[in-house]
Amino acid sequence: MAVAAPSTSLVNPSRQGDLLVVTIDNPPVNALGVDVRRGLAAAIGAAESDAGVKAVLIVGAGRNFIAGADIREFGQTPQPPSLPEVCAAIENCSKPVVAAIHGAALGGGLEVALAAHYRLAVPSAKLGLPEVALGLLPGSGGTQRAPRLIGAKAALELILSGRHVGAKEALSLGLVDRLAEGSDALAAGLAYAEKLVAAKAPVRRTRDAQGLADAEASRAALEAARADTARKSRGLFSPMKIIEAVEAALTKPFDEGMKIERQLFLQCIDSPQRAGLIHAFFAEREVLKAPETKAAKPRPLDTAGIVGGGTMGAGIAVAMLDAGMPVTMIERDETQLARGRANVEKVYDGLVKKGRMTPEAKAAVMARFDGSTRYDALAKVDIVVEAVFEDIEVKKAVFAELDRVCKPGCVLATNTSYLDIDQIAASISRPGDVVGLHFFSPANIMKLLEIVVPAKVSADVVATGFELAKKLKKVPVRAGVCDGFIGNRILAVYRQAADHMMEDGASPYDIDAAVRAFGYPMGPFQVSDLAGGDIGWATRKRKAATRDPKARYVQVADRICERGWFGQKTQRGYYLYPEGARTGQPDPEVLAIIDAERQRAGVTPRKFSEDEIMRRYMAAMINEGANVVHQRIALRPLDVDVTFLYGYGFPRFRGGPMKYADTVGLPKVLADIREFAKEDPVFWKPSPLLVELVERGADFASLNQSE
Ligand code: 3H9
Repeated sequence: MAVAAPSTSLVNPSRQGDLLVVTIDNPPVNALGVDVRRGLAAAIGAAESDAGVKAVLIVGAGRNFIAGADIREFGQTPQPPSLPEVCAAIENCSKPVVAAIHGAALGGGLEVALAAHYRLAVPSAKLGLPEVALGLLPGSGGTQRAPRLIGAKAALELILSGRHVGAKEALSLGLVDRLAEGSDALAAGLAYAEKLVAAKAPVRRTRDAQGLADAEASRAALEAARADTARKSRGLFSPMKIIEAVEAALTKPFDEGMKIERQLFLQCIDSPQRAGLIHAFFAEREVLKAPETKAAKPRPLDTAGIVGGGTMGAGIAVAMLDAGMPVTMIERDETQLARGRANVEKVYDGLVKKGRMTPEAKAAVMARFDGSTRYDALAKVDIVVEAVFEDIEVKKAVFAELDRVCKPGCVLATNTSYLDIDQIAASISRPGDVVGLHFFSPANIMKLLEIVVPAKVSADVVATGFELAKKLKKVPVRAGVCDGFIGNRILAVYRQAADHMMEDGASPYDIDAAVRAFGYPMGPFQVSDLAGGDIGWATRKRKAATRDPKARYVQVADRICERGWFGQKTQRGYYLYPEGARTGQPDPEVLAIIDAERQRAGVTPRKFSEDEIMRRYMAAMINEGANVVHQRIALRPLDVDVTFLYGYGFPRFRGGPMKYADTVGLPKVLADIREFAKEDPVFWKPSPLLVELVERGADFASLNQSE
């Protein structure tokens, strides 16, 4: 095997007979960084100038073909050659170029394959143009070549959804020409390329493909996608740019379309949404790198126990059953156990009713579910999650039983939302096995899992928490012990900021509308109505005795709860929900209650603009986020970001509250807080970390390096 062309170590061309095999070897995912682009361009140049080369085969080393452009390069000064130039060189090559795809061929990776003349995929292949998820559009010909190859309708669907398609579907769409058996893309690609050479197959350029020949159908697909996108894209920038780029494929010659695609791509690159979405992409990978996951291996995690069959316990049981684990549920008596089992079954019955699960599949899942009223049934399980009533004495009693029956090495987890896990751990003989696993409701749906790390826990127990998250397809965030951990602690503060604004003159409907306009699916008062006002009411009563008498306390929520208005489940809360409606209507009686409370508190109401509402709401969130990082409850600002993206509906295109703070500028956030403090210095206390960063001229991003 002779090396026949200049080689960078990331792109290795080698001669195999009359083929030039170009292997991209840029771990972990063969991203198209500048050296890969240079290597690819050089390899095509070498193939052109070597008369002995009859065809070129492009393959990826490792687990993927190419996962796309190197996302880390976005926002930096572009280095030549650009990816569109590399793709043009591939397409213009005078000798047939074949792409043999295994694993991911995504974004720029698929665009390289589309620029090749022939494409083959093995069954592991995943093809897609997921740029939309990063606030971008395919910027190396994807919006021009994909519609020509597979038609406007299929291309629009692929690009706007960003979804990955498997090899079989790629074949039926026409994205690839051939489906090979097995996993060896190189062998399959060699055989295919040799066959093409033997048959003297011509170069076949995607730019000349006829997928848009039916102009009327293409136009109809474009208009349908435009209408659908305008309705659905909720503040996102790149989807409408995708429509514009594909429109150019329909209406302009190829080269002109490429220019338009480039302009639109650069607009997306410059948008703050791109920065926010790419921050989210890396942040959700960084959270996996907690110190304990680097220091220790997880313990075995095959079987699980759940204590408590209420909403949370049953939801956690479903999450575990869905991951294929056998689950044993403990309840205090047969009646409660039957209720717990019914709570689990209800979820699957819902799926069966909607046709998303067969009764046989449900039976197979439920066969892994077992229940008992005796703790001894947990003697052999690898992990137990306690999800009983939020009372420290009740929890300690459960942990005493677990201490008695569980095998050595069993991970003992509590799903408490705010209780002191150190205290629970200290109450048993094996504190090193105790960890917090804070699921969010509904636990089988919500992606966030706070892994709460008490002082005495062993590193391998924490690592097991992360492993469980992976098994359950959840996003884990490491949190320290405090009231509310990361998420609920910060929520409590910005929720108060919202209450203050309500008493000062903004209606709950104004506040919800401003929060929705910012990009949240719901405002805080809608969330309260959905969750049930009684839960917060009970917490407020519990904390009443320890509340700082100097702190402002808005009583509107208490007045509403005193009337038995707990939100959707009672058909009224902050909103009215006539006949079980899901969307609430403003309630004049609630406005009257707020007015009365303003009078009682001696507040003269004033107007709040949408901008001021969001400045206060976000300043409260960011300031407490900074406190949480300062006190090491969250390891880095990005852990706060991921918590809010996955547990609290924070708009992903803004990257999370801390990323948003950097976007606004920390000096501005601090100035806002200092201004608000003039009215209420007890509530608005600048976080020491925020002050320090502003003094140093630094931002939250500077604290995001992995530990
Ligand atoms: C694009 O292509 C634009 C073009 O249209 C136009 C250009 C002009 N770059 O996810 P994993 C890292 S936009 C840099 O854990 P998996 C990732 O951060 C791009 N780095 O593995 C992680 O690093 P670390 C369109 C990347 O097996 C490591 O690789 N493409 C990139 O679970 C492993 O990643 C996409 O949007 C990248 N493109 O999943 C695809 N991709 O170990 C994005 C990954 O330090 N990628 N990394 O934490 C993915 O969807 C998944 O990574 C993939 C593998 C499915 C490929």
